Amino acid sequence: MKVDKIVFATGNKDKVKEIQMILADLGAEVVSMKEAGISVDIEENGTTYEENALIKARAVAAHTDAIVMADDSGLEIDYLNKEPGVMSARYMGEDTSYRIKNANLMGRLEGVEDEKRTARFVCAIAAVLPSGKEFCVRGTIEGRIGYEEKGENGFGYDPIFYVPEFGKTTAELSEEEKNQVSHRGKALEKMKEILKDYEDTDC
Ligand code: ITT
Repeated sequence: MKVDKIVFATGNKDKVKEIQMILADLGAEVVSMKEAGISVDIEENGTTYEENALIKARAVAAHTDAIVMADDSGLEIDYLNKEPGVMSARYMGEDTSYRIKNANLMGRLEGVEDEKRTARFVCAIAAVLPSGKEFCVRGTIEGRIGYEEKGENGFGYDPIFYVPEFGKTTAELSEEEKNQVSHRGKALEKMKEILKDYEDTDC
């Protein structure tokens, strides 16, 4: 299908920036819900990334005829039983700085050797089409938790997420590099493929 406009159901400006770059080749207008003038309180009470992504996309889709997408993502640290996981944004409180959250997570891994510091970023992207048809896809990137914050790019947990193939954290990658290999980049590429081959109908 030809995609003209996408409203993204997120309040996270860093995500919006990445999403707009990743979707640029669609030639569609990609706006945040705020830019679309939609303000809704969304309770993310799902237990999986997919559930939460669909909750956000459905809530905003109720207010527009455009295609709506949502991103639910997080960091899973194997040694911490996949914490902070779906709670990544809320870990230690939504308003706590990432300097503190990152220091806390590295502290919980003190003395833990390299091989056991495995982690991944996970991203579920949900789409709700004007007909009500829904899709949900997932992308991941594997890495390890570092020993100190490194890099100024990206956001959130990027400065402690070390990607062995690059020998860098995702905060040290350029925007283009991160988008090519990231959980968000991979999930959105899958969604692009799905929409390319799909014809939406109201019937
Ligand atoms: P919305 O729900 O409004 O989209 P949010 O920031 O609350 O915004 P999530 O509930 O999906 O989003 O939480 C995702 C959190 O996971 C995010 O706030 C970061 O802490 C972390 N995260 C996700 N993707 C990341 C990335 O690419 N780099 C660093 N941290 C990331």
